Amino acid sequence: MPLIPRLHCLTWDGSPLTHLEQVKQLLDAGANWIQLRQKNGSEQEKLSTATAAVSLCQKYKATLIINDSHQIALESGASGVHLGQKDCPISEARKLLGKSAIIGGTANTGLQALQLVTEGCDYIGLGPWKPTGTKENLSEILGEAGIKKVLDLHLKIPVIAIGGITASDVPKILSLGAYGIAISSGIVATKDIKTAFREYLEQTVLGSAKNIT
Ligand code: TZP
Ligand code: MG
Repeated sequence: MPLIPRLHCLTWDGSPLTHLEQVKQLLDAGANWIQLRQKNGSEQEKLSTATAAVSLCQKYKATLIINDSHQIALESGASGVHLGQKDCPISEARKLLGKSAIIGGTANTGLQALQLVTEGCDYIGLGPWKPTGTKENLSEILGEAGIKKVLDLHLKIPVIAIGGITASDVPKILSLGAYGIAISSGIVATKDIKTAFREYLEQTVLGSAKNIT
């Protein structure tokens, strides 16, 4: 499994760019970990986007994770899948995708996070940090106190904070003990994806350095 980076980028249906164009611009900006989060469209359309995104990511030696569907991850040849609480159970996805696949899971509470660790998840997406229009049926906003409560469990796998994160929030989130951050609209909804990506990356690297010292 590749080393999990601290900055994860997610594509978004609301962008004026197609998912594939978003992947291409993220790769050109330097992203090495992209989650294809295509909610609109048929399974066939999602599979064809995923297959094209996999070959693009392979050219850039970047990791592509598929949101929601272990089936599309399997058929497209992606590196893994990110599963929400209502998606296929982690253990079932692991059986189908195998040991080397990357499986991420979403948690909104400490109990869910502990359960994901037990089930053999590779990383946890923890949130939402703040309100965001990017995700429908958003779980309870965690904010600083909620994120800290889960991070204080000192889980054995990387915890990636998600949801409404701005670049200026990053040092605080990392100082609470998060391993990294996941960003969707903050990067792909901007006119200049490269500049936005660089800004988050800079904050992530700076924040994590501060975290260590
Ligand atoms: N899970 C919790 S919030 C969220 C997901 C997938 C959306 C994150 O998007 P943004 O645009 O970075 O708030
Ligand atoms: Mg899902």
